[in-house]
Amino acid sequence: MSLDAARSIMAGARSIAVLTGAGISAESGVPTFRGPGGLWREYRSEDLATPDAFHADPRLVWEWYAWRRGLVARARPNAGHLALAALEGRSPSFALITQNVDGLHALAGSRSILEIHGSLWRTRCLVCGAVSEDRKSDPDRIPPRCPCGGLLRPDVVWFGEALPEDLLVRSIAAVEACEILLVVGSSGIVQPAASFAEVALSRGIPVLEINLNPTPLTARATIALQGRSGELLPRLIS
Ligand code: BV8
Ligand code: ZN
Repeated sequence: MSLDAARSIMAGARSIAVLTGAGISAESGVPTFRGPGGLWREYRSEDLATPDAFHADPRLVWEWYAWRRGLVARARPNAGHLALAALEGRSPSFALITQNVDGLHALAGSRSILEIHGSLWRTRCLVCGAVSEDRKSDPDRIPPRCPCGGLLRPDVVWFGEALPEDLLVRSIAAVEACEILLVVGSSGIVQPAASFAEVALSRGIPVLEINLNPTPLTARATIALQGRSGELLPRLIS
C-alpha cells in the first residue's frame, strides 16, 4: 500500500527536493557513518571528522581520508543514485541536497547537487585557502602540502564547523519551495541537515522517507518506506 501511495504522490509532484545521507551509498560499498563498517581501525567517524582531531594528528586523519578515498574510488553509483538522476531529468524543478562527500550522485548523472558537507575529492590549504580537486585515491604524501607550503585539509565540513552559508541558504530555500521532500538513507541525527525535514513538515507538504531502519523521522513522515534505497527508489519513480 505505502509504495503505491508514495508513487501516486510522486507522480503529481512538479517540484521535488531530496535529502540523502550515507545510506544511499551503502549499496555501492561505501560504509555509513554509524552502521557496520563505519569504524576504521579502532576509531569512530565522529571522533576523526573534527578540527581538533586534525589539529592533533593531521597524518592520522589523512590516513582515514585516504582509506575512504580508496574505497570510494572503487565504488560505482548504485540503482538508487541512478534513479534520482532519472527523476531529476523528468522533474520541472528538482534539488538534491546530500550529506555525502563521496561524489557518487554526480557520477550517476545528477546535476543540481548541493554537497552541504563538502567533498572527499577536494582539498583546502590552511594557509592560502586554495581549494583544489583531485581524484587521487590517496595523496602523494600524507599529510599533503600546498605549493605555498601550507598544510592541506580535506574540503569537508567537520563536526563543530559551520556549513557553507550559501549551500545552507540554497538548501533551505529548496525545501521551502518544493511540493514534496524525499529523505533517503539518513539517520536523521546530524544537524542542521536533519532539520530540513522539520521545515517540510511544518509546511504541511508530503515527506517521504526511505531507510533500511526506523529513524526519528519515521513516525512523522507522511510515508516511510523501510528497505534498501537501491531497491525502493527505482520502484518509486518507475
Ligand atoms: C554545525 C563530512 C554549528 C565529513 C559530516 C555537540 C558538539 C558539537 C557539535 C554538535 C553537538 N551536538 C550537535 C552538534 C551539531 C553537529 C551534530 O549534528 N552532531 C551530531 C553527531 C549530534 N553538527 C555539526 O557539527 C554541523 N555543524 O552544527 O555547526 C556551527 C555554526 C556556526 C559556527 C560554528 C559551528 C556539521 C555537521 C557535518 C559533519 N560532517 N560529514 C566527512 O564525511 O568526513 S556528517 C557525516 O554524517 C556524513 O556526512 C554523513 O552523511 C552524515 C550524517 O549521517 P548519515 O548520512 O545519516 O549517515 P549515518 O551513518 O548516520 O546513517 C546512515 C543511514 O542510512 C541509517 O539511517 C541507515 O539505516 C541507513 N541505511 C543504511 N543502508 C541503507 C540505508 N538506507 C537505505 N538503504 C540502504 N541500503
Ligand atoms: Zn596554500
